[in-house]
Amino acid sequence: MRSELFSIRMRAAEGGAHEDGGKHISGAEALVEEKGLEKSVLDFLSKARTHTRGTPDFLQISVEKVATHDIRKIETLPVRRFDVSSIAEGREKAAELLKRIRISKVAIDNAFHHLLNGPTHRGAILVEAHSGERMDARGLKGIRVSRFGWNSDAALPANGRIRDAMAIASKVASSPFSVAELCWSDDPDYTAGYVSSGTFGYMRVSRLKEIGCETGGRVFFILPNTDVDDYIRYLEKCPVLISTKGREL
Ligand code: WAQ
Ligand code: MG
Repeated sequence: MRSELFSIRMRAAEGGAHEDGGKHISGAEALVEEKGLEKSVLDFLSKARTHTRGTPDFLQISVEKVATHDIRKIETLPVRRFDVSSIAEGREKAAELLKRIRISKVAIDNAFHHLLNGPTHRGAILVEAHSGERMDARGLKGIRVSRFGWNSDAALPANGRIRDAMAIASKVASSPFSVAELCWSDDPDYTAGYVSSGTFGYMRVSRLKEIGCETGGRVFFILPNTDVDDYIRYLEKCPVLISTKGREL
């Protein structure tokens, strides 16, 4: 019998809580067994307090038990890497990959505009893959993918940031309404990002922005006929465990 699982989430802001106009500093989420809760709480506390985006004066950690009969098993995406020698080349590569996944030009342009100009959102925005219109009404909060964890058999990358990015991309791609995702970090010291999709996998692009730059984010491109409320419910609420099936990560 599998032991109980808990969803743990953290958000931190500077200049007040997010809802009071504070600047988003850090967020994190995980699905852990009860015995891992103490460690996760301390890890999340320290992640927020040592963040390169600033020093939070608002920090919230929530813990919720997850109904284990709801858990869905999914697989991680295969990984490909594109090492580029300049930011311009990286952005061109990302746009080309999105075009190959049949995202329209206007949708790609809107997504780049969002990631390049900010303001930084706490979560992802939803963009319709053809019209390029933003489909959620979440404002700066966006949508935080949550309730994901790795199956205990999974052989994981050592880097926690890459592990989290791959988990988020895998959960997003597991919805039949997701077409693709574009992401780069809002952390000033991290310049890599990715384009991902269920069929193309997790395609890491080594340089997408300047060091020191604090704008970044996530865009989920969705099908025109998506029921947005259901889609958001799946990403935020449905617990998934991800297995690596012997994949080289
Ligand atoms: N759900 C939805 N959006 C999220 C989530 C989440 N769980 N976590 C972060 N975001 C959004 C939010 O707008 C952040 O501002 C933005 O993404 C960037 O988050 O292969 O580190 O955690 O080398 O700063 C990708 C490349 C790294 C990894 C991405 O993002 C690699 C990264 P960060
Ligand atoms: Mg960040």
